[in-house]
Amino acid sequence: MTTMHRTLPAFRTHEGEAAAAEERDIASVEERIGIPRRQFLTIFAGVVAAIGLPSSAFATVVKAVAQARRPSVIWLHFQECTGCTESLLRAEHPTIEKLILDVISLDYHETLMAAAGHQAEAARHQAMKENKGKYILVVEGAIPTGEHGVYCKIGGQTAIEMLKECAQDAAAVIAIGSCASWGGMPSTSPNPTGASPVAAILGKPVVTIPGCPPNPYNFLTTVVHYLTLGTLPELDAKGRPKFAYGRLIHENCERRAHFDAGRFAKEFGDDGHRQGWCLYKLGCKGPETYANCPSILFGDAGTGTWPVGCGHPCIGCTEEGVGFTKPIHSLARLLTVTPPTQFARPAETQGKGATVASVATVAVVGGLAVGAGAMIARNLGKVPDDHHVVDPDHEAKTAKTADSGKR
Ligand code: FSX
Ligand code: SF4
Ligand code: F3S
Repeated sequence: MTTMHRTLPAFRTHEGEAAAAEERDIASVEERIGIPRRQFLTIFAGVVAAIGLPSSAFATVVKAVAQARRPSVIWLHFQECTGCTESLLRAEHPTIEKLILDVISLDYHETLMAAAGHQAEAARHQAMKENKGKYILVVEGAIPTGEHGVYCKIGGQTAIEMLKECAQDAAAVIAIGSCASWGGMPSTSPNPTGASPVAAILGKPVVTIPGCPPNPYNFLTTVVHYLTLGTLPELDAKGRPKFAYGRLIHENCERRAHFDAGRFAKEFGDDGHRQGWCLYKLGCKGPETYANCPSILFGDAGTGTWPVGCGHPCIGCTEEGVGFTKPIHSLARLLTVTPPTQFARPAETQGKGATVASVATVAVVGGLAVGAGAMIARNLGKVPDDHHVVDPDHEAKTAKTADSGKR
């Protein structure tokens, strides 16, 4: 009893101090970026969850953002459309843009800086010198390697020279957008300029945040991870943060139930399309594209604000060898029939293709629609032993017949 009386007030005091410190940190961020706390706290909550930290780490993240010395960022532009930068700046609400510009010190960015010409080059060199070994280099756009790099020159340097110079003393290199990550749109066949990804020029792995454009939350979360924990997030074999690119779009798509049931839009504007059925037969590359688009959406503009949500097939813009490589309306390769993440995950990990056996196992264990198994098997050119598979078109045909019968 005596012990209780001694420890309880101390515990309360400690909790009270922690809460007061957290309040000070929140107030400091609120004052600095000038937006209501409810908005940026919602974003932080998402960042904490995306990084995979427990909710108890929320205060740590806010503290890091409030108190950490903002890392110097040098942002280079090469072959691209500037959509990466635009997507950071053109959010529906200014919160994300303000947060990003608050957590970093953007010391060189050709689109945003007031300086030009020699002044701009001087600013870059100064930032590199003052923050040697500590700055983050962000690269937007592919690097043309054809004809010794003459297709892109800035301040008398080729993109190749500038990239190598800036990467030399960087603490980390982030390739933002599909162009910088794996060549993207400028590298589309026949690639006359020899557009190449950042990693190929530097000869070492870099963090990649693909997407055309990429989602600004994935960039913000990567930077906040670095600020809070002092490390980069866990990456996949292509350098993509796993928190954002660990799952296929197909796993979290709101149209997935239609895929599993064999209900497909066949033409733009047909009944299936208007009813929001699966876009697989219009060329949706969600089944072979890793990204979190259906979960975090774009532009803070509410539900449905992502390509498939708007009625267009995913073109696989985050995926090397898919976006800007495969014809937009060709059928996607079905990598897995793993069910959406709200169901138990029976099998398959990223990077492994589905086998007929795994399809059968998944279908049985997960109780999935056999239509999916049939489609994978068809894609693989084999028919599984399970003869209970149904024609994935069957339900659509039936529905269509039923529909037309009503008219
Ligand atoms: Fe554009 Fe960025 Fe696409 Fe590329 O995004 S939106 S062409 S990925 O480099 O500016
Ligand atoms: Fe969604 Fe495309 Fe998969 Fe259909 S194929 S469920 S539209 S991701
Ligand atoms: Fe790109 Fe597909 Fe997402 S086209 S934006 S990866 S839905």
